[in-house]
Amino acid sequence: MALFGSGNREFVDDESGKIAYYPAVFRAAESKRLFEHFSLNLEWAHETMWMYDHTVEVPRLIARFSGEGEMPGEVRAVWKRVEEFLKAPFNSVSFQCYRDANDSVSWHSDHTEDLIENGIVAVVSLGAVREMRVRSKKRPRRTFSCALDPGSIFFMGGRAQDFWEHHIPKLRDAVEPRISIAFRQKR
Ligand SMILES: O=C(O)CCC(=O)C(=O)O
Repeated sequence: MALFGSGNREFVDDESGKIAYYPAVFRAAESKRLFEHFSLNLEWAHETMWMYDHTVEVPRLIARFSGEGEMPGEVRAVWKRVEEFLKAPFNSVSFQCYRDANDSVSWHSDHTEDLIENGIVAVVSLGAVREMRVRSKKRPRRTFSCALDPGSIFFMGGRAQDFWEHHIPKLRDAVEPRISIAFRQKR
């Protein structure tokens, strides 16, 4: 991948996978327009998950598409840009909306059984800046964090999901909404 512009960061590039950050893949005005468009036009849904012995509401909104037929042109356009930038094909997309400082996603790795071998997960950020924390599964833990600017791509590839977990924490101070768009190479 020929991906070296200013501000690109490679956090991991070894047998435990590749984790990298590419800012300004989408220009500021374009990111703003896409954020506004997706905020208003996607069908945002609450999801629940089973936790210990009861269901809880997932603290963020999700929008998914089951088939390419129903996918708006803006989604296809972003998809194409991400594929061109990373020189990699994707076959799945999901949208997440972090409405405020109380929305978050807890420590997890993507299910490798859902991804192709060494499958890439690429996350486009729009709207407010939120922090992505990453830690190794193996102890002593290696940790790092990355501020996800609007228009950026956070890249996880190789065996990253086997060796690393990621997390968007809740914040103490108020923050504007953020939308993330996760592209995956699924089986
Ligand atoms: O919203 C993000 O930046 C991360 C999304 C994520 O980790 C997930 O949906 O599994």
